[in-house]
Amino acid sequence: MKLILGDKAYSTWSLRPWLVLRRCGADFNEVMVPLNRPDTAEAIARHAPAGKVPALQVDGVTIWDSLAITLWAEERFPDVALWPADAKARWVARSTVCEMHSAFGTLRGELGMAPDHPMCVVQDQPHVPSEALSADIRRMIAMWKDAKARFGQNGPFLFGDWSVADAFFTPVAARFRHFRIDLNAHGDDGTAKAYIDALLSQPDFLDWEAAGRAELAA
Ligand SMILES: N[C@@H](CCC(=O)N[C@@H](CS)C(=O)NCC(=O)O)C(=O)O
Repeated sequence: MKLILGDKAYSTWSLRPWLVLRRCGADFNEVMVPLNRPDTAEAIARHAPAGKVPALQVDGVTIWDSLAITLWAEERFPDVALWPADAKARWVARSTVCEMHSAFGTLRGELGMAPDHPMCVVQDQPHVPSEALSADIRRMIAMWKDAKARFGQNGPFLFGDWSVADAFFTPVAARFRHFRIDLNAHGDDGTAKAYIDALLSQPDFLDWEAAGRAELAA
């Protein structure tokens, strides 16, 4: 089984299924395609039909898109708790993941990870958000506060124990840290800050971050 990834310093989308597969204990090899290069599109096209990473090659099939890979993992590892056990928490967790996947375009664009903004290096210069970005950040924080208050009181993650939602929000946490987003100015009461700290201190994320730093140093 091969997971085709972008560089760990930049590829926020690749981080999501990588965290899920690590959580499942999946045995996979990594194939890294460097992003932001003139031949990136050609290199990705050799592995993935949509021309984007991540993609998973398994059982003779390519599964592309971070959410599709996550859904495959749910089928392949039914004994791993990838979603909250409580039904209502699970329905809301899936809603947050789908919203992350289908919205927040300004957040992804304006807080983009590129050669001058690697996710694994904390910047000293804060980014001043546009109005559209502020709206995305406010929505993100409101969603986190709501999920945490209703379903996440029994642990550090959004729904208490770790779930797919945390895989999908770890890249956001890295973006907020990297660009030194003022959380309080966007409605945080400390909940988002604590949640971000939990996401960015997961051992799997620390491994990813160390690999990203090693890529930059090479
Ligand atoms: N919907 C895709 C989006 C993947 C995506 O946009 N990947 C970026 C890298 S993080 C990419 O492949 N960019 C390469 C390019 O556009 O040339 C997913 O969730 O997997």
